[in-house]
Amino acid sequence: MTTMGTALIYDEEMTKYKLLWVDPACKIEVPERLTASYEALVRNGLADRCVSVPVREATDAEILRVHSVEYLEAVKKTPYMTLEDLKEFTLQYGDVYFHPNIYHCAKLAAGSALQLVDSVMTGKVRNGIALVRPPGHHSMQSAANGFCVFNNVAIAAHYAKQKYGVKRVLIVDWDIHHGQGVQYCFEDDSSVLYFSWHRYEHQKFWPNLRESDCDSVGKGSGTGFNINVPWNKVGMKNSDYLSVFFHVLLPAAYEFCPDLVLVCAGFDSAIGDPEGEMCATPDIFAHLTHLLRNLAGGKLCAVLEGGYNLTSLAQSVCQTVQTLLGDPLPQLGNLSGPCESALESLQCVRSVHRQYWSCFKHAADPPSFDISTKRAKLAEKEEERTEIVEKEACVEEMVWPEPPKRVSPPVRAALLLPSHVACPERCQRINASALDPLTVSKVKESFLKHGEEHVALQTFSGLITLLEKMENNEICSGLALVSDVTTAMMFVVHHVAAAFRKRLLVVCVGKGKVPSHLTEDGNLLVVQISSEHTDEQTSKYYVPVCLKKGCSDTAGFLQVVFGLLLPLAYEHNPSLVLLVRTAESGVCDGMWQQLTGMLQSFAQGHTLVLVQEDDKACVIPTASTLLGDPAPPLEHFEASLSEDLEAVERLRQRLQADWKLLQMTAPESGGTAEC
Ligand code: X5A
Ligand code: ZN
Repeated sequence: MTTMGTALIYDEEMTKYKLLWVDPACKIEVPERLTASYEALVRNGLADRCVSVPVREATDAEILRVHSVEYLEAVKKTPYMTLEDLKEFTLQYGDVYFHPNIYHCAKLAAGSALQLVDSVMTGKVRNGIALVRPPGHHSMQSAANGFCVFNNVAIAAHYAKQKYGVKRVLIVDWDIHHGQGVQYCFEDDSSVLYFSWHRYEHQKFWPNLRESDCDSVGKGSGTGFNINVPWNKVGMKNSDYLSVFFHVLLPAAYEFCPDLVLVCAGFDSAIGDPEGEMCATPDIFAHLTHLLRNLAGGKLCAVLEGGYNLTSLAQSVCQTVQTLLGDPLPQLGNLSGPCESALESLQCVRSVHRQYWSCFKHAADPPSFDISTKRAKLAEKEEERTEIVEKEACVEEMVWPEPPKRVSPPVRAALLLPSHVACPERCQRINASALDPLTVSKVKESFLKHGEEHVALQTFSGLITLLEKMENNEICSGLALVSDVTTAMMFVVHHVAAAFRKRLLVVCVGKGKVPSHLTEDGNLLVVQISSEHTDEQTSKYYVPVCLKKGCSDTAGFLQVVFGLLLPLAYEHNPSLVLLVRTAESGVCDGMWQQLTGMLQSFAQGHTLVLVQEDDKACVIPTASTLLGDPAPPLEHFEASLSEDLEAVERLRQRLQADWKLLQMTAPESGGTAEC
């Protein structure tokens, strides 16, 4: 069994420093950021479900992995400074303040990140979060910056490499500011992949650095291992964030294959934040966290960075923690597709990185207009405009609904198995109940081949039980081992259409007939991944994907999952997912578990998995994933076949007019993008 548990690191001591003078740039960084986050976790019963891990101070040696002796020695003196000295000391750095107790807190903040790494790397917990102040990602070798004193996450990455021999660390920085401190720290290091998205506005937003743009890709042997996604407009939404995950971060992250994931978890990228001015809702962090959950075997450490709207911050922290704990995800409604400015950024990033990552090898050229001309043009144009926009944004108080409570059904995974197959632990075995005569006659008429009536009727009744229990939220997901997977799939699709009229997503892995003819009312979306070539399709709701080497081609499969399946599924927003694995699908257990895990993003975790009886070896790994265990990391894999990539790309091209989340290039206009 995989190790369970989520670590929570918090200590009141880190609330015990604050701004002691007037500085408009720093007044938002308040102790309540921490208390509001922690109290929300307590209020929602989440703190109690976590493993509480104590803080400690980072040692000098640990801090010196990232910072210079001169800087450390200077900061060491701050507890003894007078107010005047502190002000003066502060002046040499940008947008930061010192306080007599901040050095102590900064040591605890860095130490918290290290405690978290220890807890995860020793297997004490599966993942965790550290709620810390001061934040870290802006601080540099010899400088405090942007409320940050020591670079907590950078120190943690070094520590993980040194103490645990971790070979590759992925740092995901979803804070709305560019963590330039982290970038500088690992710029020439290919063992740390740093990904950051950040408000940029063509360099008009703090910290106004040229090197925050997407053409800063790293240096020397670290070239390609720094991925910047600049947001050139405010108001980015859930769709924009998801698009960047699907089309940039996830493909690169899986290709990188990290042993550990560190998250610079700043929540100033959420709606209501005065710094970010973005519009992504707090429940997006449930999804961002979930999408990272199957990397590195689930070893994920989130360390708080920014987040200045206390309501938004607290909600976002709760969403993150609840996902770390493995609760079913909230459904994200009405995803509109990325805005034009986000598409421009996507296109730029992908084209810049196509020479470094095979997943981007076929990325489009950069946008045709001259980006530097655009930068200059915008410089004048925006001058007048931002003033108006900014005033409006300040005056108008942002409101958004509180994310609904996420309830976990009493049973996580229910299994319908032939009597000779044992039920794995932690799962519930479902016994088929008797069917009413009307259903029996209907079933006989439409689905039964002569001679197998008894077995099949039992299976169908078991499937109905599973569906009903999911509908009533008594169980989260189900797995059925059946003698004829195609018939069972047809049966479920018909039954769901007739009885529940839900939006259904069918994902079929492997060859075989699928319910492609039933997709007309828009409730059913069918994606099939196999090595079987199908004729060119025109339906928006039937997506057959052909991979030459079939489902055993890991790189091709991932390309399909991130480039097609996840975007389609998010936009379709199903209320039930039916995952089908046909006989001889060729998919390896690892990839299958990744897929099963990722599909739990949808329908509040209501997934029904159908597997052919001869495939019973996959019951245990599938059940484990349905129970919320992270999938094991994928083995190193070869780049996909060019012709497969091209086929997937053609499919994406065909579908992107109907499914906006498939888009990854800006329309050829050259005009100024509007959100
Ligand atoms: C950690 C963080 C923001 C600094 C903003 C300064 N820092 N204008 O979010
Ligand atoms: Zn920030």
